[in-house]
Amino acid sequence: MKILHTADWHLGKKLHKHDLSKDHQLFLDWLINFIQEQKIDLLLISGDVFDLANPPIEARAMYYWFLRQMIQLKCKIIITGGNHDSAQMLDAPKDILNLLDITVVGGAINPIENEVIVLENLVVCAVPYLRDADLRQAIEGESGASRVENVRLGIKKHYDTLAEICQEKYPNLPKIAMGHLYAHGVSTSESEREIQIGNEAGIDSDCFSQTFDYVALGHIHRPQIIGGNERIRYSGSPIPLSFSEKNDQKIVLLLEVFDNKIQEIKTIDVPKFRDLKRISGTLEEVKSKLIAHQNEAQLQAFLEVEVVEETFNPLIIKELNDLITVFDDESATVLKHKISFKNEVKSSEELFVEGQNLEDISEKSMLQKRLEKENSLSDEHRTLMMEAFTELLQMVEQDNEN
Ligand SMILES: [Mn+2]
Repeated sequence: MKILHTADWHLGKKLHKHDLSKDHQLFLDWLINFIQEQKIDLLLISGDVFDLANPPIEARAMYYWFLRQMIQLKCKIIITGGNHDSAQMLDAPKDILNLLDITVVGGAINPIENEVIVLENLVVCAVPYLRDADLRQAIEGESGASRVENVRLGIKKHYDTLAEICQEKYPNLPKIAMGHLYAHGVSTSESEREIQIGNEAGIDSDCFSQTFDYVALGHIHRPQIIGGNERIRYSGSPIPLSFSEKNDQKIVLLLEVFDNKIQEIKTIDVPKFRDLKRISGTLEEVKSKLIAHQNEAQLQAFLEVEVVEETFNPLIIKELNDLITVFDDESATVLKHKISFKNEVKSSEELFVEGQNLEDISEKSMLQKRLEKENSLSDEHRTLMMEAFTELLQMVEQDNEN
């Protein structure tokens, strides 16, 4: 049996207002081809199928178009919800999709046994992103621990319960768990939204019982192994979702199961459909680099331009703006640009690294920087304010998701 693990498609995603639907379409074409050629039996999508809880019509159409292709190839699919997905939106067509051998678990299921999906020679625990309410239910009556600790315990308990059920009912079948969560020590990019109390309730690899032969994770957009454990992995997103991922090799993971064991885990490179590049220097340097730029990928390259000049000069700003306006052809377009002058007086924006985009800075690090400037505050006060802020932020995010 051949299984593919992928996650974080973020259909409908825009990068600085530029649509990524062509990137998604090329990835899906490639994936369909790969599944057909390799005769893949099962496809796992571990959350964040869509970028938004209420995705645009085009993104939904692309999703259903893809599922339609899968039915033809007789590849079973298991889809779980991520923190970007609306659980209800994903779940809405689940009954009809189920008839087509497509299992959807948008949100946590009660009773939990229903997250256990039994195939001919494999068991999959389809765990979606666990929201606050799901976790509170799991650890009801256990007080005394901090909120962060409760979330972590809730997640562990969820997986432990599933492991027990699987072990008891299907002791001889290989077992895979899916998940959409934040694990400690991972390398993040700029395109993941913080989850589970602003990432504070990150889990460790020991969260997953040895009962699971493989853990197929989503949420982190760079592919990686957790805690040095080959069997616990993030597949990462199949296309770059931010400039910070411009040099990452995107992948899907291929698992081969026979003799009731996962025999091999292979990394399959996803082709690069679009170049993301950062071009920096003085205005003159940037100008010549833009002229010399060669597109190496199929789609129009997306560029980020950063000009650094010695002395403040409004004419240079105008010249840069003019340059950006005219520089837009089939081979490349500038998605964002920025200019700074070395002799300018430092302002609050200089608190952050040059080239950092405001929307890439998390709310928490923004407040953190602000509090650092506040000399009259005690450490205790700062911690309290940070905690209160984190709670408020989570309430707002939870509201946005619902
Ligand atoms: Mn994601």
